[in-house]
Amino acid sequence: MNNQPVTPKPVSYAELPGSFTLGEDSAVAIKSDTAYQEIERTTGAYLADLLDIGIAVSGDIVLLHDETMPADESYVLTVTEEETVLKSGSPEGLFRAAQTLRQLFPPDGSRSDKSASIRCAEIHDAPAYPYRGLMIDVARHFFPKEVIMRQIDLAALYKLNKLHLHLTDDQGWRIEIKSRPALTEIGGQGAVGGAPGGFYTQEDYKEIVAYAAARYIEVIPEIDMPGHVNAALMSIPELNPDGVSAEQRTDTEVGVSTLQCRSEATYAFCDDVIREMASLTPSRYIHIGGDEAHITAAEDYDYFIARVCETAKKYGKTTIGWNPYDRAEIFPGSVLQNWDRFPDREEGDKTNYAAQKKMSVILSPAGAYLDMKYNEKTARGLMWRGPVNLERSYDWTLEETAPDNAVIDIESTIWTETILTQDDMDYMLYPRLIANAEVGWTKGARDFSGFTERLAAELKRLDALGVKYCRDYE
Ligand code: TNX
Repeated sequence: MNNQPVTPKPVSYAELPGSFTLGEDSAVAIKSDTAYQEIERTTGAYLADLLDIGIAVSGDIVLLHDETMPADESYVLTVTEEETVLKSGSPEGLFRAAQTLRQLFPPDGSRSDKSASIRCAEIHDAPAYPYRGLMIDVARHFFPKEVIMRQIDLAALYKLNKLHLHLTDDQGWRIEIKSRPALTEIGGQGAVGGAPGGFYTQEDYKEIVAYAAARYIEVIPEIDMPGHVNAALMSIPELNPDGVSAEQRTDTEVGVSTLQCRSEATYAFCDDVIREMASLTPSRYIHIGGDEAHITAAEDYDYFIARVCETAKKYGKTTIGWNPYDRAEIFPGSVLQNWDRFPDREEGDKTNYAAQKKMSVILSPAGAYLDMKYNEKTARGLMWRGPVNLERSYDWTLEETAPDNAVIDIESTIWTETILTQDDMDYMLYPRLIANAEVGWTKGARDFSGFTERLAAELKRLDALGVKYCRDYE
């Protein structure tokens, strides 16, 4: 079934005889009693725009909200000679179906080619994993909201559904906190290597959240604590043990800063930040970091994590954290993002607290570290888990990576120590993010050669979209 044109690969694809052609009077029709407005606002408008057609009461591309189907991302797409029907139990599923329909059209200009034809087919589809995320580090280098929105559009094409923004780190604080304006006035100004800083106002952040939500992508903000906090220490003197503000850092050392875990000034700060982020964020999650707190004593770290989880809970949020945060006493339901408890890592605490506590786990193994170089010739990127060529980003399964955990999810990461521009980001993410997207959407054996055959069409699509992907990915 390699010749089917959809990536990530759908559960089933059956070709039917004939073809469907977009005509001058083609239009998107929405059939639903209950969810009409949401579908019109999101998927209807999106699809009509994509295909450069209108929305009408009767049309030949039909979005059908079917209440007998599960209210999740699953969908059925049926293309016959007369009409194309996208059917799901949820507006979200219809949106995923729209991305599939998009991929049935020729990759190089589906938007304006009104007479484009597609082969008739019936596709049944559903994701294997409910959480398929991308993390972007906007702290080491800052990226304006437009850059993030463009990446949201690309991620939506490959059916990702979470965007984790790493908003704070040693080198910069990127989100306005109204009760603590110094965080961005001072802490937002720098970046790695002395590059220009920047930050999102709360209005910018809300715009990103709304833009993502219209594509059924949930934004999860990360405030990294108790390490990776130099930008906060630089902005707020009382967070420092001697009451003196830290100096700006533009280097890329990790594990160099810590909050004072036995100081109430620290918890007043955490309360302000978590309260404001919680009120700005529709997601039930807030990510509190927890990685590489090398200069924080273990017992202080555990005490800090437990208290901050309590604060998040007070503001109605469930926490996600990097290991070893699962070592601390945290609430049932808290989620671990596993980045170092993998066979490819020698050092670190190997105890799988998360498995003992039956926590659900988001996996970010080396194959999902898209800031790693593809190979020795890659100009940007790091090498500490690398190289990660296309095959390594594709050829793994979540089960084999975390056999002990019942609930598992996937997140790709792009840390930006060496990523300065939109083009750099495109280069590191694509085509590997498409490979990761398929790891999260499908279950079972990988077929790398089948994947690369399908990828050829996606590379043409990325060309048409102006994505500066890496061609030297072997
Ligand atoms: C480790 S992975 C980090 C980041 C770095 C990254 C570079 C993790 C939770 N922490 O601070 O940016 O490596 O690959």
